[in-house]
Amino acid sequence: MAENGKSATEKVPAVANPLSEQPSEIASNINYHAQFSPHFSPFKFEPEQAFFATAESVRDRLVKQWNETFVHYHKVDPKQTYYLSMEYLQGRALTNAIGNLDIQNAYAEALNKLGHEFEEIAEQEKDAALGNGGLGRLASCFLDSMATLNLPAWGYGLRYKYGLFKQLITKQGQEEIAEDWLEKFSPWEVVRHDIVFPVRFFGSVEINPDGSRKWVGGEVVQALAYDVPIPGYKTKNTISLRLWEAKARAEDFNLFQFNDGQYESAAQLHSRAQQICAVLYPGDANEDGKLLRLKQQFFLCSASLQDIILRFKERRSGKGSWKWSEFPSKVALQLNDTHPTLAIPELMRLLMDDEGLGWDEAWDVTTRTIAYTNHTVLPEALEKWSQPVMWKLLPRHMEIIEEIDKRFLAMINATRPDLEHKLPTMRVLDHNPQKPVVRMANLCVVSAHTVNGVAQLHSDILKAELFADYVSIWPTKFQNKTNGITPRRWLRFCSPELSNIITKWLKTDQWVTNLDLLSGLREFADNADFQDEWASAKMANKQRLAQYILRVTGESIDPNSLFDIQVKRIHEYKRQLLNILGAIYRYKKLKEMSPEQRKNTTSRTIMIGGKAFATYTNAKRIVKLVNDVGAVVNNDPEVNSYLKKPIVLHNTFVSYALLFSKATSGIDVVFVPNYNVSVAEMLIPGSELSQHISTAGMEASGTSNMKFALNGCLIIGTLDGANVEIREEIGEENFFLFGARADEVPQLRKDRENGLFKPDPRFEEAKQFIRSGAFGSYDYNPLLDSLEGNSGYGRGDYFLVGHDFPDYMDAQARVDEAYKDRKKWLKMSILSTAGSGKFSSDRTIAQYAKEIWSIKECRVP
Ligand code: T68
Repeated sequence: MAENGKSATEKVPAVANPLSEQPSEIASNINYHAQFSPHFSPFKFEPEQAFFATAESVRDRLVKQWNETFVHYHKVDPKQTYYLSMEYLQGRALTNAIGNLDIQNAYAEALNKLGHEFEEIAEQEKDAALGNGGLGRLASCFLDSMATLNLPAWGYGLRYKYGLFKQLITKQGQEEIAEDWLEKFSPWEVVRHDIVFPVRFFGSVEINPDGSRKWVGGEVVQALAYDVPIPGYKTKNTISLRLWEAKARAEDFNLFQFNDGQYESAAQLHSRAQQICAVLYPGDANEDGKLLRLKQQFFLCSASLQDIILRFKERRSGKGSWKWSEFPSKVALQLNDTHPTLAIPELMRLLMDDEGLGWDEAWDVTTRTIAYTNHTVLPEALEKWSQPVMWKLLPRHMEIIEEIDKRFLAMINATRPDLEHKLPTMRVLDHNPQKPVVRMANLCVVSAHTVNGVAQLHSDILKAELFADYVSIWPTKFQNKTNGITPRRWLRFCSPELSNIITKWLKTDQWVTNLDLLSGLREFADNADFQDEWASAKMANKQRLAQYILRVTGESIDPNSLFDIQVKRIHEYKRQLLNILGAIYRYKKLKEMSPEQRKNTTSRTIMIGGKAFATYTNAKRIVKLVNDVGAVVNNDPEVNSYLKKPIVLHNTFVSYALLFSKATSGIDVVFVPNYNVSVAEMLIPGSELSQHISTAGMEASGTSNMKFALNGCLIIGTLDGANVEIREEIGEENFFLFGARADEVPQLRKDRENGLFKPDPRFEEAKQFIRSGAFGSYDYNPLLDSLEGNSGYGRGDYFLVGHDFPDYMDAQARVDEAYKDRKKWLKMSILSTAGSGKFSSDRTIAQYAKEIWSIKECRVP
């Protein structure tokens, strides 16, 4: 009998058909796992144990489909895509897996039989946060779509022990602690003890008698594969995310030294290997940190390529004679930003040094295999690696990169003398004597067969600016692939209420895999019954969100207020500062109003969340400011008069009648701590307005804008990234647009430098309010100073907050007015969802498959 009385042993027999869809048999299987793959003391079946046992029972199903998929691919031998990414933001997997397998109800019933609620069990799961932001989440959405579209594809990444840090909010602002997502274990990964490859670092290059070259010496670590199953939605196809872990070999442990009491040096190689996959983005302020990041990148590339080449050879063997020139017809490699650029020289090295190909043949194979996606035009984010560091860590690769650079130079000199004067910036190697570097983006552009941006505006900017000089050499190399998001996780599973209404009115659930069908909702946008159902689903999501906010911040918020959300990494270009300055101005004006005037305003709850990179001081100041503003605003009875003390009955259940008995008449500002995928799944369905307000031209695409719009949330935003296309799709009358356009930004910056900028009095007033100490004694001057002056480091308002502020406030006033008209607002909300079809990652991936990878569906029968 379980300690808590919850045991299923008496109710259900052990060992049932692991693939049965009968709730009683599922319960029996969960129970089997609780008892026969025990990871905890026996006879406990509390939510945590129930989660692991449930996940393992789901994994049994996945493993079957997974093996079938692998066997099928092996037999058909289609061309496959390999997606190389340093980041994956998978979030939680249980709800997603059960949803994709389409057995939610049976699992909920099974858990009920065992005395548990499905939601509570699902919440036990830790997020797999092996990523930092949009780029990592995009990779995860892509995997979901590749599986759902039955495409033969793999994801490759690293198995970081600690993913992105956990954000704590204290009196000092943000504090980071390591997030041990593997603390207990992950039920979703399967270690493949047979898949191990050596990866070398350092050493030197030897020349063989025949003139060929060989990389020798240095240190060798083992890359061990951990596979995570990625199920498609309502299909058998289940693909793999292969994550590499670094390991030293047993013989690298110096037993002699250990027995001699030299414990640390005995295990030195082991500890060096462990460093490689210890954390995502180790600090790189010093040389050691830089070296470690480079090691991580190479480790991913080398292990993945050895694996891919081995698979290629295995599938060729037994099929008669074959040639290396067939490799690109079987393998497509996509580089997710420049982080895996070393795949280029590594593939060259493996082909030339291990397989004996000549330069021309190896170059032909490599360039026909590799494609590159750019995710940023920010100069500070364009990777440049120090040449001396590269020579030390990867001497053979530097030889190859030098040769690529030399041949590019020769090609330009021979064929494009008109471009010779551009060579200093176009070359792969920058020989600046102070700081010689390898420019990774240039290496990608020179070597890849296709280069793509992630939204139309961004791709246009790449062609017109960053990569403009290359366009005339390779006019067809540059493409656009507007990002997308998976409609499964970002609507179907995170908002079942809204999904059910959509399915009911469209009379089909096919929209889950054919998101364009959402356009069918347009015809109901004015329908009063539909609007009522829509509104009640949104309200249910708002109440769930309010409960969550209370639980994690202790702040009670009013579900009748306008829920206004900005969640993304904290960065000056994303302009959370514009948002909070607007909130401050709103608060100040509310205080100046009479209670009567205040009643006519639209109440708002402004929620801001996101992580600041640990060493990014101004971003951390912004986090602190949002928290300080919240502490003042939320406790000011003048603007915030509802009952502040909720009655918590037990754990999470809150009495709403008491909590919201008085309505707010003003403004609440909440910093949502530790923003991650599962927090997003809570916030987005409950949102009504969301802010995508980057300085135009700086946000490559953005993907949360798509998630919000899909959930019927209106957007206030600039003409930046994918905002441009979202506005086109949902209709400009349903988008609150403001701010300078990307093509105006350079001139505005120049005007500013020339002292031509005249700040709006409202902007001055908001800043002055902070300087007056209204939000405490923390020194905000460095942050505010970045908005002052005409130029200089950290000054001159590079991100044009001051320029866009008045336009932003006017757009916010239009939001307030629109919200007062319930029918109008609901119509806009419905039209946002109806116009979101384009932003399915299924559409994006289908385009990559056709226009870059040339791969086709390979459905498991
Ligand atoms: C994001 N990039 C873009 N980069 O900012 C965003 N960079 O506009 C876009 O929607 C998204 O990519 C998907 O395309 C990132 O998230 C990084 O996280 C990053 C990390 C390390 C170095 C450079």
